[in-house]
Amino acid sequence: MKRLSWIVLLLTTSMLLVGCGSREASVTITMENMAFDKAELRVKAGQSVALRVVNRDGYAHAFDIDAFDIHAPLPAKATFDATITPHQPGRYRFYCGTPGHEAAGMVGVLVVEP
Ligand SMILES: [Cu+2]
Repeated sequence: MKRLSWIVLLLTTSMLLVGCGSREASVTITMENMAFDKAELRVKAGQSVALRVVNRDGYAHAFDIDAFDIHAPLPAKATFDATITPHQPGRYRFYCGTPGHEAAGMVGVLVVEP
C-alpha cells in the first residue's frame, strides 16, 4: 500500500513538471476612455494564451473575436478571462461589440505568429 502511494506521488510530480514545461503566455488588454490600450496583440501559434480583458470605464463594453467565437459582455469595471490556443497563424480582428464603439475606434488585431 505504501509503495502505491509513492508511485502516485511520483506520477503527480512528473505531470506537474510536464505542465510547467509548456509555458502559458498571458496577455492583458485594458479598455479605458472608449479605447483599447493596445491595437495589436501578438501570440505564437500552438501556444496557450491566458487572455485578460479589463474594463476600466464606468460603462459597458464588450470584447469580441469572431474567429475564436469570443463574445464577452464587459459591464462597467468588469474583467473577462479566457484561455485560447490559436493554431492557425494569421491576423484576427478583435473589437468592442457595444453598438457604436467599434466605429469610435475600439478595434484591433490579434496576430498569431507561426
Ligand atoms: Cu466599447
